[in-house]
Amino acid sequence: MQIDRIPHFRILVMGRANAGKTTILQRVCNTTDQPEIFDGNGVKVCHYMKLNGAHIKLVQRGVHIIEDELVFQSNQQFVFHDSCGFEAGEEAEFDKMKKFVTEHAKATKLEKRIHAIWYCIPLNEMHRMVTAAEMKFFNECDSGHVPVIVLLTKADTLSLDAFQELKKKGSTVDDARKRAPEVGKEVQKCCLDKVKDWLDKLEFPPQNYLVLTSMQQKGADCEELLKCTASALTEEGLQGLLISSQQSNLGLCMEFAIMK
Ligand SMILES: Nc1nc2c(ncn2[C@@H]2O[C@H](COP(=O)(O)OP(=O)(O)O)[C@@H](O)[C@H]2O)c(=O)[nH]1
Ligand SMILES: [Mg+2]
Repeated sequence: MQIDRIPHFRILVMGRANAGKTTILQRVCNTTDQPEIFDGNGVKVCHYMKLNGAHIKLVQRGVHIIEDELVFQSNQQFVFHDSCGFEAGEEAEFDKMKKFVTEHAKATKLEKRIHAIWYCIPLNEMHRMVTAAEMKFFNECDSGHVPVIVLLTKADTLSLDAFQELKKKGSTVDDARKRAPEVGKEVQKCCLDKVKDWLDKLEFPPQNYLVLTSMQQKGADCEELLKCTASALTEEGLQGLLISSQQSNLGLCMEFAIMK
């Protein structure tokens, strides 16, 4: 199947492996399917077929790269790019990512322009929320008018941890269950404050922060995420969207524009 290459809402999603990136994209597109992957020229490099509930890979070029476009059948208005692995600390990978961001932030061809960057930091790794990779990105990567939103993912795991901790300290199961959400919330706030504190003083700090909870659950709400993304769009980013929405009549783009 050929997907029409019309202007899309294009998002770069970043963050280490297991941060919950793919899960967020699936929720936004309301699917449990894997994305189809196209190279920068629209040629399909990876296609999955669902067979007895399992995703079978039909075409594969090997690992995907940042230029690849991830598109979900269920909502083709979104095109995603996955930063894939600069977080491992390799200079060459970082440079590739930086080049991609710089080029696509300023892309003269509107349909290639990225509108937003979602940078995922998982809260189940509290001891390493801001690593060298995050420092390097927010210190060295100028995304221009393209907003970067930090997504603190897997916040639900904090309540689970709190529950275990309370029990260890002698609470009954009932009591621990009652108090865990509240304690989890406190830890969450603490994490958010810490991350803000670290990142806001760097050279190119994020525009916004958002905590995401239980995104692995089908039907998790993405409204907050989309609203937050829309409100972070700058005039220039918005202009791109307005024009692309006129060309393609994308309902979603209009929503973004109106919400502004
Ligand atoms: N508890 C919890 N698990 C999550 C959440 N989001 C994703 N996960 C799980 O984390 C794992 C990695 O998620 P994935 O989206 O594949 O991460 P990626 O490597 O960044 O694409 C999967 O097992 C997900 O089900 C969340 O909000 N809460
Ligand atoms: Mg993934």
